[in-house]
Amino acid sequence: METIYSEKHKLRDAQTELYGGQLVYPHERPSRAEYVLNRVKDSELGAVTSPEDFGMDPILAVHQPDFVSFLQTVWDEWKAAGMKGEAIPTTWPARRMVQKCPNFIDGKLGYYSLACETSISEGTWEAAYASAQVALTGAKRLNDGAKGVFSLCRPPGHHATTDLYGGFCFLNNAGIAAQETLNNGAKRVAIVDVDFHHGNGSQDMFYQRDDVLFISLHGDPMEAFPHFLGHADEKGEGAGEGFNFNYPLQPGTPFSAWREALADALNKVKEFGAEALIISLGVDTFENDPISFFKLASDDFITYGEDIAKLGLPTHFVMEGGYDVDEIGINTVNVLQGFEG
Ligand code: Q9C
Ligand code: ZN
Repeated sequence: METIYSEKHKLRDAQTELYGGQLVYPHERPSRAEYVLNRVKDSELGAVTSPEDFGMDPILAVHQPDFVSFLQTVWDEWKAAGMKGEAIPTTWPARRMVQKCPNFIDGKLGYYSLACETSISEGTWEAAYASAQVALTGAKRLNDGAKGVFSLCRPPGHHATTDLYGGFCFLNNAGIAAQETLNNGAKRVAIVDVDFHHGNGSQDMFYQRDDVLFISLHGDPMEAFPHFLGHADEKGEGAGEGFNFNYPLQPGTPFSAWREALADALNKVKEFGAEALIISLGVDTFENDPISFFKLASDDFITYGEDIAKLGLPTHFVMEGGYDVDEIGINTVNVLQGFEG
């Protein structure tokens, strides 16, 4: 399987994440992509290719223009306002407040964010843009007839909505790829999000649509980030009703239970008649992931890669989360090798 990868991910190297009341070095760090890339190379999975540049249009096809402009200028505005550290929001348009974008940068940060652990640093936009181009290149490969392709995206994307960043995400790479796949001629695309966290951004982006089926397996939002979306009763709205499914799972969930949920999800993909499948591939379901609570072992990733392959659909794997440990390379490539058989 071909891997699409851009070195520009290294431009996203924030020094702070608000975690446990402290500013720590971020869990979402450059070494993550290097672990995965090294394992791709060591296991001889296939060619590693640089992305093409598809420009802004496919990003603006799913994201609000004012939000994208904000991402492009936020760092300069923050510095121009004389701020000393990285850009972190401190106030939000909460319940019963006015949803209107303020002029001052502190207000803009709150208006365009859904969480504050994700500090914005110099180079963040450039890396997020390159990550989206990686996913767009993956979408092109699928359109050109590939059975499977791996977009080694970093930063990740599935928490980013049309107009909100957070949860380490800025642009929704899987969502951008899904829309591109439709534009390339597919009538129905499915996104199955196997990251430990609910893919709130992808769900929100396609919630009222029947051309993109979104299914997520994740830590119950009552217990896990993003906390405010991802419940089992969220089934889609309007034309999108019946095209969204969530499998919230409890702390300590073992692979057997997780795999049953995946089987159910893959059945729904089949019933839907998807012409292409996007896997939001987070490997933070791993038993030793530092911020998650599922119990998947490294071999389980091979097994579920095989399960996905049985659908027989052209499949685009888009990298999402998975933190801090060498095994994120092993586990990611295990899924891809399981898929290839
Ligand atoms: N106390 C992805 O996996 N922090 N994002 C959780 C824990 C945010 C995860 C706070 C986790 C975001 C792409
Ligand atoms: Zn995650």
